[in-house]
Amino acid sequence: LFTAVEMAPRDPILGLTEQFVADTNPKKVNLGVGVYYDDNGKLPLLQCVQKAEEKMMAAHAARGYLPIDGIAAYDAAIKSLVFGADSEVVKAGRVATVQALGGTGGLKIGADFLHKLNPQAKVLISDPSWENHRGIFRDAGFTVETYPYYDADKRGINFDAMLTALGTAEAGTVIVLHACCHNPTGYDLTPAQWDQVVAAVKARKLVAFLDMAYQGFAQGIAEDRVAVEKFIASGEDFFVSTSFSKSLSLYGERVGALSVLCQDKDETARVLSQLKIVIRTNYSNPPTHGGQVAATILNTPELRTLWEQELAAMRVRIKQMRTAIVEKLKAAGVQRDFSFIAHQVGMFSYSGLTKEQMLRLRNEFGVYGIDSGRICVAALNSRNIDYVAECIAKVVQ
Ligand code: PLP
Ligand code: TYF
Repeated sequence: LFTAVEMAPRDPILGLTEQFVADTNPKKVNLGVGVYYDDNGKLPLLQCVQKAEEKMMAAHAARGYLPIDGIAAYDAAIKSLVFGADSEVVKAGRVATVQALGGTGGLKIGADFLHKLNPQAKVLISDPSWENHRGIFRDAGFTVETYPYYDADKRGINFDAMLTALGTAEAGTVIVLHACCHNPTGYDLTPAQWDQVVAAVKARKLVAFLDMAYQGFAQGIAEDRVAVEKFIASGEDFFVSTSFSKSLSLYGERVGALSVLCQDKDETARVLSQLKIVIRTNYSNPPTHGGQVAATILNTPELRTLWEQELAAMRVRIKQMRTAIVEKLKAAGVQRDFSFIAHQVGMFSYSGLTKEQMLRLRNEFGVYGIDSGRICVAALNSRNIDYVAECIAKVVQ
């Protein structure tokens, strides 16, 4: 049965962590995988999560099956987080939300549903994008292509080319957009550029699929909703996948969601029923723990406030690391202007380093980033940043 089975390639990002773990260099630094570490280099267990778990433990709740679409209080909290607490479309019952296995699960449920609706549609992801976007939509049955995004020469977004690609896409094409904190580049669209993207999607009758895996990491929870708000205002239907992996530091609990904005209550009920079929035929219903933690935090005012403080602290620390690495590279005598790192947002920086430089960083110095030049700024801290700056200085000179 398996004699002809070929060895599949490793996930380039997760595979790098395996290599990092095996590295015996005591100075090694993992800037590969997109995970937030605190200033001690530790994966945080947020205070709000600990307090929510204490409450949950005290309740000794039984573990029955959840509804197919997840915990009702969780789905309600997602709607208000993603669409805004006073959202008219939520009040009007126009949003179908399902609990999902992380942001990845949200994307997959959406991809499977979209493929049933329109199997011939093409999917466009940004060039470059989180590589799993390609895999998820391809394995849902779509042809996946890219729209231009990163402009290496300009160190920014090739917006004209992006808009041209959207403006010439066929009706029904699914456009996967990073709502904020673009992974891997760290370059986000401006609000004015979002207006143009929304207009192009509407004019060409495209389908927007927003991936919001980092809400709260760019400017703030409400500010990072900018793309969602502009799509709501357009009157079009769209998809949003969201994740608490980063914002609650709950990576392994797989807590995310898919929300679909529909035209009216009746349509929403029909869409929700179809999303539930996708879930039921894949894994029946989601797990309880992570969803309950998130729902408890979001629906308990003190815990919600605590979370917002902890999320803000993560966001601020990343920004400090951005400014610090720019300064330290300068102090290390690097001539090249790296100030762009301070203007990028989210957990990542496309550093502009070449593959050869990234390999030298890894093999000579134990500093692990992605071959593309992507580094996870959220893994820099006051202990490793001098070393990282020193090593980058050596490979660029
Ligand atoms: N989308 C993007 C852009 C990501 O960077 C990630 C990262 O993990 C995900 C989705 C998946 O999130 P999750 O780990 O919650 O599945
Ligand atoms: O881009 C990253 O590093 C994160 C983590 O298959 C990740 O999004 C990477 C690869 C993957 C799943 C998660």
